[in-house]
Amino acid sequence: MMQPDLFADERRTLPLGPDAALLGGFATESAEALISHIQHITASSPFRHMETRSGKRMSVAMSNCGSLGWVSDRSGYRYDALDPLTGNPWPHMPRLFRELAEHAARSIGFHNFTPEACLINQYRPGARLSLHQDMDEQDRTAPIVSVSLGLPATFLWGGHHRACRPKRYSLIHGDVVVWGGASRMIFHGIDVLKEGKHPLTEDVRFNLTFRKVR
Ligand code: MD6
Ligand code: FE
Repeated sequence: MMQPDLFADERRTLPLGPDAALLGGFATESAEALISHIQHITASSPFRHMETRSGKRMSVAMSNCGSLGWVSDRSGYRYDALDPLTGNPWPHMPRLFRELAEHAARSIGFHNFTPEACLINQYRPGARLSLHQDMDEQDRTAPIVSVSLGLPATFLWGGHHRACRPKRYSLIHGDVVVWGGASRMIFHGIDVLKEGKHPLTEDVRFNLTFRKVR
């Protein structure tokens, strides 16, 4: 009863900087439902390895749901209402996704956040996302909410210049990161994913990244 909770540390909110925090375990209870939505969404808009402007195949496979999806090809990065692979609109964003993202944003003070886009990333061992800034959104007052599921990853949290050496944070199944405001343009990335087996996703890490675009 009065014993300290040995796992409390993992579930705590960890500030990353101004207007940015890692919410440990924020999505753990929704995780199985989130994963089954991911499977349903990607049955109609499948995961695919997009190309960068320079023609490199990304190691992370991606899909989207919501009224807009993030896409990359030889013409660059953009948001598009249609999935270029199917020609159809992206699948509807499940209410659970939207409410989870809004709730997480609210918990660090972003009260008017409603996501239009949810990028779904699929990492397998060896996949990585090099340091980048999220700058394809017109509305930079809105925060970004990011949910980690499945295999753990190392999150790289840099500064406002690419050359800043990033801090490293472990993101495990159920963790949520929210950032906006003064931290909105921080360089960040995901280090090479290690081999592993997760009981719900086997050799996969999923990441949901929610954004308001316009
Ligand atoms: C990932 N996330 O966690 C990649 N970007 O797989 C991102 O690039 C990201 O987590 C903006 C805000 C939150 C993020
Ligand atoms: Fe990003």
